[in-house]
Amino acid sequence: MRICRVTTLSNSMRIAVEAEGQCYLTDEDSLTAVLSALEVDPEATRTLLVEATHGRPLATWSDLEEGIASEAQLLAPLDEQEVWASGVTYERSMQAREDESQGSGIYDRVYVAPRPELFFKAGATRVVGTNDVLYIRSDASWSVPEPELALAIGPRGTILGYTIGNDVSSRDIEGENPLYLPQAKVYARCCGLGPAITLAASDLNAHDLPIALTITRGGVPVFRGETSTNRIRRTFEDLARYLFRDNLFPNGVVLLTGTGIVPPDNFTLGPRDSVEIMIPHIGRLRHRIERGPGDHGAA
Ligand code: DO4
Ligand code: MG
Repeated sequence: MRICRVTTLSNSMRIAVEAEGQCYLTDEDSLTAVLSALEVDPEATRTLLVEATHGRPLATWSDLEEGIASEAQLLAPLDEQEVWASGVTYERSMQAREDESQGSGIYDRVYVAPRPELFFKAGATRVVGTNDVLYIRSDASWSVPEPELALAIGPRGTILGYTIGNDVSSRDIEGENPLYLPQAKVYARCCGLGPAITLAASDLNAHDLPIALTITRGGVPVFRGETSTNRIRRTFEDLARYLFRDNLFPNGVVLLTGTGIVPPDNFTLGPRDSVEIMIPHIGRLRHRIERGPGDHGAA
């Protein structure tokens, strides 16, 4: 079962439930409330969500995911949650970052260290849902998408479900000096999230899911890459445990788990590229890329 946030024709924001290819509205408008309830009383909350699927469907899931449902549009599946990210959890990310930082050694070390790299990525104002526009920085010359499985975690630290994140990054800025990481990672429209949260279930093994990335330019694929979550060096539970150490997330949190796909060094994203990330059982996250407006509007 998936839960998502939608905006309907009457412009109201609601939580919806996907089951068997159809999407149904609930009476709830707060994702924070649903995540907290799922953590405190999973059975009763799931029962309530299932009840919503006894009504009339809002739209088919495929039309919503495609962005062509006339009745509603998908929004990013978060409201009051912050998005945090894990770094250097796959060998491919470690290698690419060692290369771009001229063998700094810091990525080698964090890859094998007991403590993971965790960093703040975005609040809701910097996150965009599927079928929307993501920015690359106007002052970067080398930008890449980072397709990542994302964990939806409740206020008490329980992994409640999974979604897809795009941790767009500026490789030249991060590579010049690792202290520039927040600028390489955190800016307007820097994080894609969605299309929905697939609720954790005993028959879903999140540690063995393929992740596929396709980048299209002028309708032609210019990069395709694949990995599997079984190549991650850490467990999701361990990442969540470190994130919650001495830290409070009263509304829950979304944690990106790191990228295992890095395009070749001669590749950079450009305006109007289309970036699509697919993870079976979770969905498809798709964005158009545009360059950020620079210091336009800054005081
Ligand atoms: O170390 C910098 C960030 C790493 C990252 O975002 C990733 O590995 O996905
Ligand atoms: Mg990343």
